[in-house]
Amino acid sequence: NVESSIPEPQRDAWKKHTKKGFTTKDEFEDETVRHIETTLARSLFNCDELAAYSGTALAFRDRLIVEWNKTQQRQTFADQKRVYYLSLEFLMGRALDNAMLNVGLKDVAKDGLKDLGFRIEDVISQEHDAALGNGGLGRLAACFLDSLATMNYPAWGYALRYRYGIFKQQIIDGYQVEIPDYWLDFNPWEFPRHDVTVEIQFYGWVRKYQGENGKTKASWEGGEIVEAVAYDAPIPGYKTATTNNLRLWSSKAASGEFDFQKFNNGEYESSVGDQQRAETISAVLYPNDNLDRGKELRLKQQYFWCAASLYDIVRRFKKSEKAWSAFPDMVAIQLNDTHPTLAIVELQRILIDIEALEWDEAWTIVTNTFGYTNHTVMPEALEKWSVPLMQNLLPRHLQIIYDINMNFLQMVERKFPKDREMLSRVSIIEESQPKMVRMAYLATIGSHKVNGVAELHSDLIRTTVFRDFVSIYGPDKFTNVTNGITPRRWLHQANPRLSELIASKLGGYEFLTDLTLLNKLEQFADDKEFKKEWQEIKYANKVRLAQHIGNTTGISVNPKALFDIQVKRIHEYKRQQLNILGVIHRYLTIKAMSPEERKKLAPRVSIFGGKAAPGYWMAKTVIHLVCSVGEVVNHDKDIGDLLKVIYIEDYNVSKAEIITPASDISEHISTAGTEASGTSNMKFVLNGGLIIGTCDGANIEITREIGESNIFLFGNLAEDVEDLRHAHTYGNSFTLDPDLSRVFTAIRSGTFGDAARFNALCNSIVDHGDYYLVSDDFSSYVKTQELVDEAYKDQEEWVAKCIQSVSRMGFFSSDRCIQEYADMIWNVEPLVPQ
Ligand code: T68
Repeated sequence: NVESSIPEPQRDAWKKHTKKGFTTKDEFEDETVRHIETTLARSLFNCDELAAYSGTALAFRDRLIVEWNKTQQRQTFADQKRVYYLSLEFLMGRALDNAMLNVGLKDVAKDGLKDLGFRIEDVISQEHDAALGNGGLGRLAACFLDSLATMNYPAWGYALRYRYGIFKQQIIDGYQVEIPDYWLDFNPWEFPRHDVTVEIQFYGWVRKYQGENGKTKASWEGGEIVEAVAYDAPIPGYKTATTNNLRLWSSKAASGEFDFQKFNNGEYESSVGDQQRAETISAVLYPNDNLDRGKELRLKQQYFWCAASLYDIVRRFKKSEKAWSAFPDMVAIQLNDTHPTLAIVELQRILIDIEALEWDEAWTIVTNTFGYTNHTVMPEALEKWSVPLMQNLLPRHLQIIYDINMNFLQMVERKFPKDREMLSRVSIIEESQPKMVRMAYLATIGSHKVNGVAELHSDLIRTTVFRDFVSIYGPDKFTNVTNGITPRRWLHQANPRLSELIASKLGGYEFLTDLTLLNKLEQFADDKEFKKEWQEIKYANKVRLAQHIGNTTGISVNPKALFDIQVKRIHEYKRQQLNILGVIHRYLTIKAMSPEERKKLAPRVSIFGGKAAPGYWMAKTVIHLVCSVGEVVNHDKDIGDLLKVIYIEDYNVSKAEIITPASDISEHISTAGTEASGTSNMKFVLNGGLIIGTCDGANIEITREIGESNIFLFGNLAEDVEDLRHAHTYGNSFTLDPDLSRVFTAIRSGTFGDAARFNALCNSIVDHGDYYLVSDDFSSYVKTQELVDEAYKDQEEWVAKCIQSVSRMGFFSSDRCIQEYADMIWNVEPLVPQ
């Protein structure tokens, strides 16, 4: 018994003073004012919205912390398996609104803030997004934390505490400009744990020596040490006391004699320099999504984070005093892509070099501990590290990788004798100049399960990147877990009125924790009154977005127009270029129409948003083309409301919360076979918008769930992509679709400003092989957009489609997803608070 270890009088004194946290409006105001006056040293007379936010956040934080402490105690004493989710990115967005809703006290806070003279929306919008991620991969990790806590799984996230998150995007004269995102000025949600530190080694050499019983042992020595300091953030579950932990590591120079010596020797400046060099490790998030650039600092980040996290996990396990063989019964580690693959090597190193286990015993523990999630098949995104780089930075790890590889290749040789081709294909080491470590292979070999993130994607990895591994290990090692999203943030928080309307029909909010209950909505798809309310909510959401657009761009858009939205990272494979070329086609078509014909058109607002990686020129050109088209179209008096083209600056999680509920149609139009899953497709449908998309990623499963008549699919299939690419490169006759040709002519004649700026973009499609098959899908895209126009005119039918779609979206909750991971991969049980 935990309690009996503390003498009763102390226990009583302690309990008497333990705060439970506020529950009433009065208590909330009490706590908030106390924080504003004493923690922040402000007063009634100088409390602005930011101070009101800070006070409110601190009041809620206190509440979370009480539960968070109890959760950690409960999990420790329950002595059961925990999940550790290793992700270099967690795109959390804002925390306050989420915390209020999860503890069920948003209304209390709303009334309390009103008493104090504030509107809750204004207070909530003061918060700086926690933007420690690029896009889908980082946001998926954030949704998973929400589901893990809500479903009471004992789980921790581990990541880096970047000083700068993803850059802020400004659009200046139609070009993207990047501004550093310094987000830590005031962050009430994190707790520095100056007592939780780990020393992380880099560089140095390996010393071999004779261990007991004459075996050769290895020890990693020398080099330099950097210190990892833990910062913790509470992750509250929805309507449960479970409050899990996200631990972020920050780097600093190792404290201790070394620094002091330098200082005493008068080397003050160089000791400050050491400090700064150490701090750069966790200084910035790399802003590339789906691209591997192989920079040394990135490898340092990866090892720093893996080593600190594993030290922490192992330390926690050792407290249990269990045998090492029990490690996989207590610990499940999930690798979010290959970024944390060094954790596999690090655990093997700890077990053999430090804990003195035999190789095989250690390796069994390692492989039973790890699971690996793949998020891409695109070759430019598959991580590889140069052997010389790794040799220098992590000499012992490289040796272990070679040993892992040797054992693996010997096993392959036994299974497929004399198949040399196979050996070189599957080797972790690519025999290139320089040699490269293939991280996806290492992750696969070191894990007991590998999963893709949507059915098509999981099929593709089984038949392409991991084809040989399927024949080596058998098919069971490779599985699918289709992505999901948390309905708490992406329905209840982002679209409170729709959530409320649904609850009114379903008799409560249970659907937020069991999304399949939405199917009870289907019976209302023909209910006149219900449909009217549904439409009113959509309209109000569009008005809100129109206001945001007006305030930020100065362009006024008609909320009655069809809102057509594509917001996501800018990438050629996601094909924003197809969208904007389609918009130009629409513009040219309208220009050529008679007034009578124009009257029949449904007005449209084409909305784009998303960041381009700073070094990705083609993506930046796409942004520039969208802005340039907008500049012409939006000021063309002849066009008026019929077409508007908008670029929303700095797309991020909090903007997504405004944009997603306001869409009529959203675009998920990647070249078939390139988008592993996509998750915004799910968010848009869940918010009562329809989608236009290709047969790619989770679009396919969305279609299966909601029905073919509720989605606008177009374009070539994944199975045809290879042949089409071949035809582009080697075919002799190639005629461009006349509509597309007219679009290029307009661009090249300077209709949208200096044509030279768009040369590379046009050429990539017309002359350079059209790798993303824009020309192949263009006419089918345009035709399908015409079907969208037609369908939108019949609003009764349109709304019925939306309602029916929402009612069938239950499958795409991240709760379902976590359940699948828990059952198929982690083998963990929830721990429900009493
Ligand atoms: C995305 N990947 C997939 N990567 O593109 C998307 N990459 O289809 C999928 O839905 C999502 O993952 C969740 O599974 C990414 O977002 C990155 O952001 C990234 C970051 C660094 C390096 C490589």
